[in-house]
Amino acid sequence: MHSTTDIPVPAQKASGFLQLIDPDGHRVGSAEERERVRDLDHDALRGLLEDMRIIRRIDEEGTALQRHGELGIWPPVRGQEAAQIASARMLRAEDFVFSTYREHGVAYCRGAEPTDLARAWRGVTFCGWDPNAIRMAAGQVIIGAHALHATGYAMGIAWDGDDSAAIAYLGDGAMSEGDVSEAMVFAASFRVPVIFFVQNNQWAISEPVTLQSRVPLSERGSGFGIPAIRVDGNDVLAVASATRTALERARTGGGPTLIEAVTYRMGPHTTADDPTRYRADDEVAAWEARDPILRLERLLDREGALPDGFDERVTARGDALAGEMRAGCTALSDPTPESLFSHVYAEPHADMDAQREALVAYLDGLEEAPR
Ligand SMILES: Cc1ncc(C[n+]2csc(CCOP(=O)(O)OP(=O)(O)O)c2C)c(N)n1
Ligand SMILES: [Mg+2]
Repeated sequence: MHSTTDIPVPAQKASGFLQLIDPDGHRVGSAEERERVRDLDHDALRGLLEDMRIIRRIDEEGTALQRHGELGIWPPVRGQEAAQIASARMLRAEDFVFSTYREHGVAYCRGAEPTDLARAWRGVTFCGWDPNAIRMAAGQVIIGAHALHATGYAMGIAWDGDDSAAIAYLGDGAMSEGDVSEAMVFAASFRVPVIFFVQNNQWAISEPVTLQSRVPLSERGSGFGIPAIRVDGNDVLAVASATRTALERARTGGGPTLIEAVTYRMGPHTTADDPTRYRADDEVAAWEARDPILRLERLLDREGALPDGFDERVTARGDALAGEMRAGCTALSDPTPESLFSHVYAEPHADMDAQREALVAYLDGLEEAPR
């Protein structure tokens, strides 16, 4: 019998993806590929850069708040800003997002306020925002489950004859889940307007993607009959282009698309994780050189499109929003214990009422009630 170390694990191809900005900030790619995103001019690129820098600052604040005991846990997004911002900015307000726990950048683009991003991690609510208002469901912690929700929602869109789309943000690890496989079968069979946007950040906690897939994840699409695009996830233009292609297909009855955005989780899995126990410093350093924010800054700088004062203005705005998040978070009040029973069913329920009353009676009997 082999031990796992005897089995060679092939490295996934690093290249073989759509790239329009290389890590040094040079424009690359064919004329045809560049044409798709020609309207994303310097102004638009500065907007994407500002979004990415804001979300990096908010992400740092999330970690700081957890370290200060104000949040129970925080899943950092550092390194994945281009994948999230450039895809989310291509969506229309009426599209619907189904995400994991790490999509702070997507939630920000949908209109979540800084404090909204902290609420659930403080444990005071199940979802930090109103899902119907910003058209983004609560972050899903059950890996891959929301691929089914997105597909079901997109089946509804198809039946309504609407031209909106659903997008499921998944991780590389989620691609090993049965739920995702089942979702892809339904999505392909019914040609529904859903995008499976996989952020391949190379790790599922301590499990490398090379152990979960012998081929690039995008290659799985063809087995389901789903067209796939493998894209440099640290390149805003490439991500925008791929997302546009997928949205166009969705809106015109062409069915689902799988996007594999190749990126990297630069921080720990969550604030409860120590990645130095399972990954090498030189791997992290290699990805730091491909940082999505530096890459776009290099491009704009090279093209003379980073005006004086931009850096200071964005830093100040990021600090202000982080301050808003900190103040908003620490001012949140704790829910009462009995409110737990209010959210189990949409309608009142006799069993829940009975359980609520029992808890209230128990708490009232305590010398020091925690309410
Ligand atoms: C069904 C299920 N199995 C296991 C877990 C525990 N778990 C939480 S995060 C995670 C890794 C997910 O990795 P990936 O899909 O690559 O997303 P990432 O965290 O890298 O963004 C696992 C296994 C879970 N939450 N749900
Ligand atoms: Mg991952």
